[in-house]
Amino acid sequence: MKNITNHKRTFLPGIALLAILMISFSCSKSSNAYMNPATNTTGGSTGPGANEVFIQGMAFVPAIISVAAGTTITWTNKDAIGHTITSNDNLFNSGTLGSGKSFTFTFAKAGSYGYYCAIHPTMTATVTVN
Ligand SMILES: [Cu+2]
Repeated sequence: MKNITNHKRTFLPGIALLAILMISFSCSKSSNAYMNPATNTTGGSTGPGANEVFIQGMAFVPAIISVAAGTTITWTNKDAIGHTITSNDNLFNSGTLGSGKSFTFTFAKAGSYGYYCAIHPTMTATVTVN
């Protein structure tokens, strides 16, 4: 009999502690969801420089770049996934460019050079050489 009453006394605070743990767990979950949009807006602090194209957020940035003949363009993959820089007319092709990797190509002649990502063909852009 003594054992049963002792067990009840320790069991109730045990439930209260479990309830507190569950509440604090659900609170931390919701605060994380609240913080996600804030961390997204701070991503990508510096943009591409002159003669430079970023592959960022499943897009070429800038999508249209104008340079003088003889200019070397540098593409840098800022995404976490691989992309390609593939010329529409097979003038250049980076192959799969991993995250953080760069590719360069020198445009000798004036013209409009369309290119795309072979992995994600909806990603298209143009280099205009004057
Ligand atoms: Cu891609």
